[in-house]
Amino acid sequence: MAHTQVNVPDLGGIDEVEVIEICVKVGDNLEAEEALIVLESDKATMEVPAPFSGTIKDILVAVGDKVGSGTHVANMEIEGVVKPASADEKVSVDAAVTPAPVKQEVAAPSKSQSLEIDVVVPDLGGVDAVEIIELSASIGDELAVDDSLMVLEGDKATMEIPAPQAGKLLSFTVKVGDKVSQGDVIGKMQVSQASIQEPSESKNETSSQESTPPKTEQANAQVSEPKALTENNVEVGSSVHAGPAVRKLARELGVDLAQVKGSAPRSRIQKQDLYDFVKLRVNSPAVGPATVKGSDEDFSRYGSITEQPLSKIKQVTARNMVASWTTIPQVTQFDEADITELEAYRKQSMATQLPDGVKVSPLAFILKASAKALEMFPEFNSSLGPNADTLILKQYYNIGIAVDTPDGLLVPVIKEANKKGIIELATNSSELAKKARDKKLPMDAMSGASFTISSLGGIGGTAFTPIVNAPQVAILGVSKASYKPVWNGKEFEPRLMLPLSLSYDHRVVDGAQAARFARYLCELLSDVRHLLL
Ligand code: CAO
Repeated sequence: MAHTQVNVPDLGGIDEVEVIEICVKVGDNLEAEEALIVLESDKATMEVPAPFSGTIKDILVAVGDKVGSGTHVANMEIEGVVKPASADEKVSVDAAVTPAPVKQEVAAPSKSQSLEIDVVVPDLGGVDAVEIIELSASIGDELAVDDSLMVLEGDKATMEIPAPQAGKLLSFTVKVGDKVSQGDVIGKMQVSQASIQEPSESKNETSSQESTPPKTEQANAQVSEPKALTENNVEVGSSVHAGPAVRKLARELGVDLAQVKGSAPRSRIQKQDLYDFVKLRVNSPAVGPATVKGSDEDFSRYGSITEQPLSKIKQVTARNMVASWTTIPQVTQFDEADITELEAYRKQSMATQLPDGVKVSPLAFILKASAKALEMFPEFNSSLGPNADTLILKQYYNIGIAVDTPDGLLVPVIKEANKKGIIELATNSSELAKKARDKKLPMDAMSGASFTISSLGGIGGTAFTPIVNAPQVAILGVSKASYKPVWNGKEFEPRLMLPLSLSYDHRVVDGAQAARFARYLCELLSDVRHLLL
């Protein structure tokens, strides 16, 4: 049995950092490299890992304490014999990735007095082969000094490599997924000779770089320390607090840490917070976190009141509606379809040739027409990509139908509506509506819609403005058909007109496209032969 002392490693010139998390308790058995404590400066988050497998005997620091290089933070008892690092049998552990400055090699000045410099990886605190997880600048970008060039992630820390000088990024010599070590050339920048920053004496230059022969004329360009980042390049310390392991997990789960609420002191995000966040998202089809605020007013001052809880469905719907309404610029296009002939056909079919128990409402025809219109106008069957700079066009035509249930609105999905005939669509929609009202809808029956229909035609009304069911980009509202006098060129004729209200995401769909889509729907519905083919 041997006792070891765990000390904070060399912090690369940073005097003091704060202990923001103690990951273990006395008596814990740890594997070598498991995190003991987490430190955070305004530039980086670092884990101090266990130097060996063993048991924690004492923890000598608390959250909020300030520590520096060499601070004694814990004692461990380890199995077997350990060769002591010093005469007093104490083992000092260099654990964290240590940010350190670096020197740049600079090529000859051009005629315009600009220099081409190689950007090299700074001292990574003894860690080699660290993976590039993100290139944060593009070739041709004009960068300010310290603007992020790329993000590296090792087992223990996530680091940003900043631009060493203000200038233009000429090239990267590496790509995402490559592993780099101190001194590797990662790209080239063009900088103005006048703007080259001289290195400050307080920062150490590594001996390996000092021995590198200059290409032509050498300028020592100081790179500032690597900075720890979140997924979305939010600097740690500014808004998101999380250790490298949590950041790695967040990336694997595709979670934006800026949206996660941390439960540890100083809102630090822990793994459990991530799991809770994901669980909540999976269980609620919300498009984003939306705060639903009610009223603080005391209405009992004006008369008697009762207060009742809102169903879970209504609460989820409220969040989704707020998110959609506040994030999507939406417009509604109105039109009317002449369904006189369609209704005559529907009634005739209903009386004669339908399988037992099948009732065909206008909705089945509207579903069929919508699937055809979506095939004709692909933008309506799309979603914006994560950064709203791409459009994801779907080759499946799954149509959600809004169903009014005693507990609130549910939206089951008719899968592959484009491949189904009128009778199958009618059967599917009435079965799904029944299951929704009987609370028997499985979760997967409500996912994967690429377009939604909300039909209030059985109730009444002349028009309404449905809210786009994000991340879809359009929703069709259907109101009650009624007879109207329509001019046929010679006289007014009574025609059965079906009001349609098409709401759409104006970031994706233009007004003219919406008008064409709605017109096309009306044409399909006005001649039932289009829908039976
Ligand atoms: N115009 C005139 N009559 C219509 C019609 C229309 N647009 N749509 C339906 N009808 C008739 C039907 O033919 C039926 O008449 P009969 O009983 O004489 O046959 C009657 O109205 C009732 O229809 P329905 O509502 O039971 O059936 P449906 O297939 O039209 O609709 C469903 C099914 C599930 C969409 C509907 O029941 C429902 O829940 N609608 C509410 C949706 C909602 O709440 N939307 C608001 C969401 S917020 O945007």
